[in-house]
Amino acid sequence: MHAFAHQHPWGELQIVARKSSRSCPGSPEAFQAAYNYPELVAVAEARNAAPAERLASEVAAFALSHEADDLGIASMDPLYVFEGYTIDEPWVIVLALAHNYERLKEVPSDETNGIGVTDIGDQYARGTRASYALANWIRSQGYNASAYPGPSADALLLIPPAIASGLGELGKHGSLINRHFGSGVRLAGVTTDMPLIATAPDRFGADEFCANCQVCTRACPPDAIADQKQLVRGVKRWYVDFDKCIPYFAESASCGICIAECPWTRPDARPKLLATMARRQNLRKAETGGEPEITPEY
Ligand code: B12
Ligand code: SF4
Ligand code: SF4
Repeated sequence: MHAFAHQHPWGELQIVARKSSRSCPGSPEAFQAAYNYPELVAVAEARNAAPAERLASEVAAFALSHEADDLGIASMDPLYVFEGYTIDEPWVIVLALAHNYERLKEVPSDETNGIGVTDIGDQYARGTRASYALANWIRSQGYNASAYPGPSADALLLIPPAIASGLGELGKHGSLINRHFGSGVRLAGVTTDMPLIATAPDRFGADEFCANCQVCTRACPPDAIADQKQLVRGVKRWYVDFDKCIPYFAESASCGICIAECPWTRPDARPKLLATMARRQNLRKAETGGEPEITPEY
């Protein structure tokens, strides 16, 4: 079921990037594990008839005990599916796989140091195992389920359902920022017709913080990250110029500097940032007489 590279809009470029990343020590084995897709089991005839709330909590418990570090559940939107494809299942579960920060911060990788790109491959491999394990568990409960692990995740766009389901906010660098792991997370998807309950979006102040931060815009070697929001397909949001990113990305074994340098990714900085943003937002709420809406949990 996995789409061939030529079917994906950026498939050919990902092949170029893959070639340069494979020259880094450790990377080939890590990515080989990411592309090692287990078999999907047959859908059981007997259905688990528990109510949706119960099924959603069983899904969460299973995923979190099978390598996922966080998850969100969103109802499927055709906007999450690449043009020319269809996904019939009404629910999408997005899994987050956290990077090892000490390893991620070694990016970009080259022939002498493959630590950063190997951690990327390792997290994709965890995403492959976690998404297939969850899809197979759902199938064992009598419902259909498909797995969409990274890097490409086939026909499923991952960041928009991740944001809708509370896994985090969109950062200026175009990637998701999660309250527990910052930008240092990989995503993988599972779609299903098991009745579930959507999880709520999570706003902890990342979008507001980005407005006054320029760490990624300054760190990006080809200057691909716009400092101000732009109108993108009718929505005003952070914008990355991929005509600038892609050549550097392809030559530098997947780059990843923007997510590694983001202050939210640093384990020592993240709790302070969460507390500062919660204080700022709640002060503003108090001034206008509303309920505090941002919690400093991490
Ligand atoms: C193609 C692709 C690339 C291409 C093109 C870049 C791109 N983002 O489009 C290249 C090879 C350059 C690339 C680079 C990187 N990628 Co990439 N990439 C993908 C892939 C396969 C598809 C994305 C896509 O089709 N984009 C085309 C259009 C839709 O892009 P866009 O309009 O600019 O929209 C982007 C965001 O704004 C957001 N988005 C889209 N629509 C909407 C709508 C709203 C309302 C909002 C708020 C956001 C939003 O999602 C898009 C993804 O970046 C996804 C996996 C997947 N299936 O989703 C991974 C993915 C987005 N990449 C990822 C990462 C981490 C990277 C890199 C850091 C590389 C690295 N070393 O890992 C860089 C970062 C570049 C950057 N600054 O964004 C992760 C992001 C994880 C996270 N924390 O968010 C993903 C999800 C892979 C995964 N399985 O984890 N990537
Ligand atoms: S992946 Fe590298 S080149 Fe692309 S936006 Fe991030 S820092 Fe810039
Ligand atoms: S480095 Fe700063 S501006 Fe860029 S995404 Fe992270 S917090 Fe936002």
